[in-house]
Amino acid sequence: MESTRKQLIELLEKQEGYISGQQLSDSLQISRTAVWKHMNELKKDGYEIEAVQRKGYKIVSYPDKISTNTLQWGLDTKWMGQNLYHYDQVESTQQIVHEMAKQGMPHGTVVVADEQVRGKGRMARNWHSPKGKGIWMSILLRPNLPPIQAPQLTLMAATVLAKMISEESDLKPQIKWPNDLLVHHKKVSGILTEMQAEHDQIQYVVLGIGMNVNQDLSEIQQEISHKASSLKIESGSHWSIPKTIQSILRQFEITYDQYVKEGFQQVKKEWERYGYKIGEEVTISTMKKTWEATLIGIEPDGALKARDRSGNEEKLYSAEIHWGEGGYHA
Ligand code: BTX
Repeated sequence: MESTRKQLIELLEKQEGYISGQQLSDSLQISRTAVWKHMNELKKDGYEIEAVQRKGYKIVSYPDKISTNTLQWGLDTKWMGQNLYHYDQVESTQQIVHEMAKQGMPHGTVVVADEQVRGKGRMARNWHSPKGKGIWMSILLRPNLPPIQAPQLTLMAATVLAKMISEESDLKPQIKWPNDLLVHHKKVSGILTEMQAEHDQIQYVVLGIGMNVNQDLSEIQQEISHKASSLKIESGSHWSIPKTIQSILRQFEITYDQYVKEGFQQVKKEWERYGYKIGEEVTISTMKKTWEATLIGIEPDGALKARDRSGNEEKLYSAEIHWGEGGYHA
C-alpha cells in the first residue's frame, strides 16, 4: 500500500502533463478502481490532483501539511530520510535523534517537527522554531571519519542548503563562516552539529537544520528581526515545506556521497563559491590584536583563512569578525 502510493507519486512527478489511468494501472499492476482510490487518499493528504477525461491525471500542487507520508512519498533517495519521523511538537529534534542513535537507528534517519519549544542553537543559544513556519529537522549520520573531520560535515551541510535555495528560487544565498545561511545579509538558516566519538572514530553525528521558511516580517521575533529573515520574506512567495524538505534531503544525499567518495576538495570549492565576504576585507579581533584582513577561504579543519595587509596568512578558529554594513557578530 505504502510503496504503491510512493510509486504512484513518482510516476505522476515524472510525467510532464497528464498520465492516463490505464498507464498508471499497467505500471503499478493494480486496477483502475484501485488507482482512483489511491488518488482520493492523496487528495486527503493535501495533494491537489487534476483529473481530465481521456487525458488522465496530473499533480497541480503539493501538500503544505507535513506528515511522515507527505515527506516520504516522492522522496527518491537511497538512504537519506528513508527512515523518517514527523512530530507535531517537540522540545528539540536534536534530543530525539540522540536517543534514536543510541538505540541503533540507521544512518540517514531523519526527525522533523512542526514546532520546537526548546530549539537549540550553538553554544546553548536558543533557536526560535515557530509552528508550521519553518524546517526544524535533525539528521542522524554515521560517517566513517575521525572526529577531527566533523567540521567538514557542517560546512558540507551549509553548501547543501545554499544549493537548494539557488535551485528552487532566484535568491542568491551566502554562507557566513562557519555556517549561517544568509539571504540579503540576513540569516535564514542555521546548522548545529553534535557528535559522539570514541577512540578517534565518530560514533554518530546529529546534524540539525533550522530554516525559516514561511514567516512574514511580523512573525520574526523582534529581538532578531534586524538580522534574521525567512525564504518567504526574501523571495516574496510562499514555499511548500514538504517539498523543500525533500529537496534538502535529495541534495544532501548527493553531496554527502560525493564527499565520502572524493573528499573535502569539492565541498571547499562550493563553500567558497557561496562564502560571504570571501575575497573582501574585514576587521578581525582576537584576544591579542585587531587587524584588517582579506578572507580567502576555508581549511580542511574548518578554519577560516585570512591574509593581512602584509601578506601573512592566518587560520582563524573563533576570532570575532566585524562583518561590516548589514552583517552582524555571530
Ligand atoms: P546559532 O548559535 O548560530 O544561532 C543562534 C542565534 O541565532 C540566536 O542566539 C539568535 O540570535 C539567532 N536566532 C535564533 N532563532 C533564530 C531563527 N529562527 N532564525 C534566525 N536567527 C535565529 C544555529 O545556531 C543553529 C540552529 C540549529 C537549529 C536546528 S532546528 C533543528 C535542530 N533542533 C534543534 O534544537 N536545533 C537544530
